[in-house]
Amino acid sequence: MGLTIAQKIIQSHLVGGSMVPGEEIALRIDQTLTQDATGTMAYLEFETMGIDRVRTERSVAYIDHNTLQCGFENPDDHRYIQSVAAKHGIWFSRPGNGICHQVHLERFGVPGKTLIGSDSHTPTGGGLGMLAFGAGGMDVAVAMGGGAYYITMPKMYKVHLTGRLRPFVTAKDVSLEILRILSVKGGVGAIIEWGGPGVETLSVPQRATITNMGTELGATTSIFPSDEITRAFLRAQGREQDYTPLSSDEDAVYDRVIDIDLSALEPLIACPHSPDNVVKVSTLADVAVDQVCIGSCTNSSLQDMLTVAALFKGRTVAPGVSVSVSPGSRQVLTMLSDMGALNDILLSGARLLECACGPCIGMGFSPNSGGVSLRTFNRNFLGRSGTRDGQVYLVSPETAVASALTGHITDPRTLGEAPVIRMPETFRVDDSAVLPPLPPEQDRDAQVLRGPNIKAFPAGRPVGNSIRAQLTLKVGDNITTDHIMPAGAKILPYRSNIPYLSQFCFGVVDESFPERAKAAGENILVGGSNYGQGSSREHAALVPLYLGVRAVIVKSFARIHIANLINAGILPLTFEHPEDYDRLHQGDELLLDDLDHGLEAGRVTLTDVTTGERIPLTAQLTKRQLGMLRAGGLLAYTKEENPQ
Ligand code: MIC
Ligand code: SF4
Repeated sequence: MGLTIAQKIIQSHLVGGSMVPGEEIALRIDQTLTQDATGTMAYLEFETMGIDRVRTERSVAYIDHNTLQCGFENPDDHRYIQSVAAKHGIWFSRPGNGICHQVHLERFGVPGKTLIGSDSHTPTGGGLGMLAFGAGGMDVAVAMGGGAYYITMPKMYKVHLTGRLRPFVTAKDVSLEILRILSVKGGVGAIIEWGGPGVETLSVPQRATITNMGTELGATTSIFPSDEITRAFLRAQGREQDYTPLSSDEDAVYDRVIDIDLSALEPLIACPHSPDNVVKVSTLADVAVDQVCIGSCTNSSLQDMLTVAALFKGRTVAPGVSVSVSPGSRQVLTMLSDMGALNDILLSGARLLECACGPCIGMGFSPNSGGVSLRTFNRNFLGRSGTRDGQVYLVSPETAVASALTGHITDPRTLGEAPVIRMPETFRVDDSAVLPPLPPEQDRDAQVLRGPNIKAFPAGRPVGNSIRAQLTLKVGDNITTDHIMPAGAKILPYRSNIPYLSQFCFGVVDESFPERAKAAGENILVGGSNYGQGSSREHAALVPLYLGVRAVIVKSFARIHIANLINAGILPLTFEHPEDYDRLHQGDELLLDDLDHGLEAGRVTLTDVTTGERIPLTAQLTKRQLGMLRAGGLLAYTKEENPQ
């Protein structure tokens, strides 16, 4: 039987388990990346492992999420990451150099290699034919130390592309179309391979827009073949030697095949507050727009920015609209400037922001109250923009510019002739903002610089035979990590300070939760399906751990979040019968007992002590995961397994 692209890469990196869907497999990891908002924690965890230098082929620490540096906390964290990176063999991409996924694609990604990153959009690398996963910081720390990355062997889906995108219809519309078809849960447990003749019509940055938003489908990752287009991209980046061709076998077998005819697509838009809430742009033509934000790891490549510049050229932003443009990297920005395109953007009235995540993670540029914000980003979760009642829509750069010019949601096809964008043969290659690590003979004495904002992270507690605790919070379906542990300009500087962060846990849902949880001592959370979708932030597990959460019971979990819970020593359980969710009430006293036996057997009975109800739960845990829970989390488990 033939293999898919992902199966080929898995096979060549398999260090444990067998490639049977649903079974746990262990993969050797070639590259890692971190960003500042999750990186501090990942490096603190790496340091506890006592390893001198990373054992990967390439590890890069990016500073891109919080670059405002208001107050000492944030610059202290950056300084810590820079010093810890230099000491341990990690490359350091300075603040302002660009968004991790964009820079990694340009400068470091290699087809056929494995990459894990402490950021859920790491699958962007799939646009280059990498097998790239988002992971929690602890998993990245372990991989940097040479340890394997464990995942459940995914199913294989294929999206078969035919045709060619029509003018003003973009890769972003392809992402939105697949979200419309599959929903934010539709990719769970699967790797999505993009294939068919339509692939040849898409450039690497366009492919990366599509693999980037595979994260919003809940997919394990997404991947494109590596072909002559990939080779040309790498050549233009001065690294043709990194090219290897990659394709699936003719007789590869897929669990599901979805056909998309690129020529049949229209400009699409995701409405508040979920990326799968997709309709045609033309159906919303009367909606007035207050703000337009262009950029993020989804849409900030040179190709995107040149298109934006060409559409803005000689035109002026509507008076009622505030526009931001954040190019994805210094390479993109300097080339825009060399090519004269930057002026076309600036003269339109748009505001130029730093090459960073910026408004995408709520670092400024929040919409006005109730404001309508059109963003070329990948997430429009409630409150993520920093304005609780902001109405965030996700669109392509073309739709963003068209709407910025008219002041209301506008189908870009009304702009007339589409500009022809000629990409340069070569990109400007200047890696001066990427600092190499210290040579091995110098790293021993190098100092790691820590600021007072860095607080110890909470230690997990071993899961014993029973847990008796209060149900302190019951939430619904599709709860995101932005609900559990919000980000944004006010909180992001405290990513290395779990006690401080804990005040904001579940703030979007219920501001009284932190106090209630603390008062309860030990507590249990209950949720609906797809619990923990979105970001890879392990803070969404570490902060609840700090607040005494011992178990989370839901209808279903998102992939990275369940891994983070287990890594933190929090017991994840699912309802055997989803309708039992309705039988539990916030405030009830719950008892999970006979866990020694129940967790081995994969079935646990929950007693609601308050009502007397007994509810069957499922615990789908591998031997290793059970070991982690019994040890009190991944770090404790790693120490137990490898005593020094
Ligand atoms: C996001 O887009 O939500 C983030 C911020 O990039 C996160 C990482 C984080 O929370 O730091 C992600 O996607 O993993
Ligand atoms: Fe940054 Fe936004 Fe991309 Fe997350 S989704 S990495 S915040 S640009």
